[in-house]
Parts: sequence; structure tokens; C-alpha cells
Amino acid sequence: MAQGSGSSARLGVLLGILLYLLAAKPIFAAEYKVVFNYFKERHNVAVLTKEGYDSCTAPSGSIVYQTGHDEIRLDPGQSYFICTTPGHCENGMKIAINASDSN
Ligand SMILES: [Cu+2]
Repeated sequence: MAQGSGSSARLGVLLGILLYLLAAKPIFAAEYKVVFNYFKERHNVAVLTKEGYDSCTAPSGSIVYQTGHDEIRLDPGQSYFICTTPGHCENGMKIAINASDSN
């Protein structure tokens, strides 16, 4: 029985750590947000992979923001954004952002 109690205690600790990690994850994500302000009649903000970013091509089905004031929460790691108006990305309207808590 004593052994059973020990396993139960260990399981409780593991669950505690798991819950802490699950709770901590949104806190990290909430700390990183990027805001795009622009003339919505001329521009937009497409979320892409590195391949799309490098080639200035937004695959069909890409998320495209177009309110003129977009607040986008960043996941940890690299995020890639371009404007899909013809010629704009090619002329530099693109940005790659690395969100990290390791400074
Ligand atoms: Cu543009």
C-alpha cells in the first residue's frame, strides 16, 4: 500500500507540472503581439511560411488581415508576414519576426 501511495504522489506532482506548463503557455504567447497599421485600401497582411515569405507568394487559404489595424499574437519562434498587393512584397513590404523569451 505504501508503494501505491508513493506512485499516486508522483502522479500528482507530474499532473501539477503538466498543468503549470499548460497554464504558462498562453502567458508566453500573450506577451508577444505585433500591430500593423496601414491604408487598408492599398495594403494587407498575409501570414506565411518561410517559403512564402522568401518567394513573396501567399498560397491559397493563407490568413490575410485587411482591417488597416491588425493586432496579431505571435507564437514563439519565427513568424512571416507580407503584403500581397502586386509588387509590394517584392519591393520590401515584408517582415520576419522572431519571438523569444531567451533575449
Ligand atoms: Cu502593400
